[in-house]
Amino acid sequence: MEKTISVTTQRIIDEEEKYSAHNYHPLPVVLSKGEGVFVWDVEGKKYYDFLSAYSAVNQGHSHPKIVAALVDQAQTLALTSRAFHNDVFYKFSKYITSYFGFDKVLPMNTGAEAVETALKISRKWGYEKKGIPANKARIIFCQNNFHGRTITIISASNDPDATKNFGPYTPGISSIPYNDIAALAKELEDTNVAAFVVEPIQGEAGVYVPELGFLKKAYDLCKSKNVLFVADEVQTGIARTGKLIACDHEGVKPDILILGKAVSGGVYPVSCVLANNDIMDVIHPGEHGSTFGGNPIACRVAMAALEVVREEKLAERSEYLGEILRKELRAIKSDMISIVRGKGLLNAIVIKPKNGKEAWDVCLKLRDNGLLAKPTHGDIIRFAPPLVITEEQLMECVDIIRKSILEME
Ligand code: IF1
Repeated sequence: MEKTISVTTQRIIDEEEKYSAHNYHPLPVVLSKGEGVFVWDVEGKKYYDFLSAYSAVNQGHSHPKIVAALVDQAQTLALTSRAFHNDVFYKFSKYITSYFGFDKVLPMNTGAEAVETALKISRKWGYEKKGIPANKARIIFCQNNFHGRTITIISASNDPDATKNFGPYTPGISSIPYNDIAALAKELEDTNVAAFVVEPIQGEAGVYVPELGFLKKAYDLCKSKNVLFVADEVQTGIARTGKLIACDHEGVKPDILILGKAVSGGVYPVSCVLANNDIMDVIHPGEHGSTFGGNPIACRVAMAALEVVREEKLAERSEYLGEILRKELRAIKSDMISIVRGKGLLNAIVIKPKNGKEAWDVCLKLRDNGLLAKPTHGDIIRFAPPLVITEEQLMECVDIIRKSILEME
């Protein structure tokens, strides 16, 4: 029997409902503290966080090193805008370009802004370097993608929730089935294609891992047709899938790399686009930017967050612990778990409804048992804990998941 929620929790939920737009349907829990792999609700109950704010807190909640960088810079110089130089932005630019191996970075704030930035750079490169006729550039996406919530980005979506009544849509956009090289090859016969934009693993769709070799074949196809290979690693980047970026699993170096979320450790909105000079140099002063893009706090936070990834070997941990998690989840004897899939610590289980119970009910039971996760697309539950989780803690979470599933039977 699902535990009832307290008066305090309900009151907070009611006020949120009354005073804020209904653009989410959160799990009924009200959090007030986060530290490492744990979050606490307003009643003081402790939970394992198995969503990591959609892979933004890979370094764990409020990592002390990252928070210290935030506080120090906030007390020194928070925002100059890019109208003036400052003594932090150049350090960040040098650090992050060397860290990921690109000539230049263009900093933004949210993942969607970084995706939009990549689309603008791709189109401009298409006209000025590839010679695509004016306003004829096309960009290819994958079906069931998720790249953000702007009008142009949802113009590439086939999810009715993301697109219904938000038209008219941005032209010059089409999509192919994910993992379908033949479909991509057909699209790339059109010489007006400037770029192919892809999530190396489709997170929102339900953690779809393409067959090994898809990324490399897609990349080679793009290179053979002078098309930019653009990797959206907002969710799969920063060690989440067991490598620094998911493209590393296939040795693919994208022409444009899009980062967000955990590039700041979840402490501050930071995103960016990385590319080499032959691509990034199509952007000239006054052609793109953002008030907060690359601000001193964002730069300090991002450098600290990326240092933590190295110092705490988060990619290696993610790879090793992800194997254990999938093996343990597959060993749970329940026909409610139909599929377990993922890479590193980006995983999902597909729930087969039973006795009228479905993924949402499983998540409520997990909550009652001290673990927070949330369904996506109805029957899929994503399991993505902070990468700082220990093996012992992971096994405790597996016990909670097993107990919760078996209690549903
Ligand atoms: C929501 C989803 C995840 C992303 C990829 C760009 C962005 C995202 C691969 C945009 C953002 C977030 C958005 C958030 C929930 C979450 C999400 F469920 F929406 F799809 F993670 F899967 N590329 N994903 O995953 O970055 O602008 O949000 O910083 O909108 O509900 P953003």
